[in-house]
Amino acid sequence: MEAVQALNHVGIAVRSLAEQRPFYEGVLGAVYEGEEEVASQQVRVAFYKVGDVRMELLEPTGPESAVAKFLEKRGEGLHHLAYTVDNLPQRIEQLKAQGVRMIDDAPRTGAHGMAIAFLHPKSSCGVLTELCQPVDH
Ligand code: CMX
Repeated sequence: MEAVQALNHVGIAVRSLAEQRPFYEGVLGAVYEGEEEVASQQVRVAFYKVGDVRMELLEPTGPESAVAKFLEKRGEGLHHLAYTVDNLPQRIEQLKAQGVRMIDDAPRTGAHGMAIAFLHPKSSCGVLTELCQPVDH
């Protein structure tokens, strides 16, 4: 199978986006790029640019959000890794044929308008893994 192209972003679950800003901007000096609500996932997301990679901070907007459940069970911390791919629909079919357990059977729209699909952490060595295809790919 064709290799994934790059690490696209690192997802970090937080209780409050506002409370994290002094650390990411003031301590790390990462570039704040703005915020966006992803209503379908019940999350509000803040982006910080670090070289070619983004840190994606995720704050839940409702109790049914996957991030709210994660915070309840595990507390704040690393939530997922996302890799850039080409041709996401074809890759999802290849993964399913390999027996990989997918959370998303088909691409859906995530932050920045990207097409995204999650692999189940039980099929990705315990690390929730997202594949994403940016709009210009
Ligand atoms: N990383 C690693 N493991 C995780 C995890 C994570 N982020 N979230 C859950 N798990 C593990 C749990 O620890 C649990 O393991 P055990 O069975 O060993 O205890 C297992 O996965 C099942 O977890 P659960 O708490 O019972 O929760 P659910 O099965 O209800 O949901 C998951 C887990 C991963 C399927 C769900 O969180 C999901 O669908 N995530 C994908 C969507 C998402 O996270 N969206 C937010 C970001 C949106 C964006 O970036 O746009």
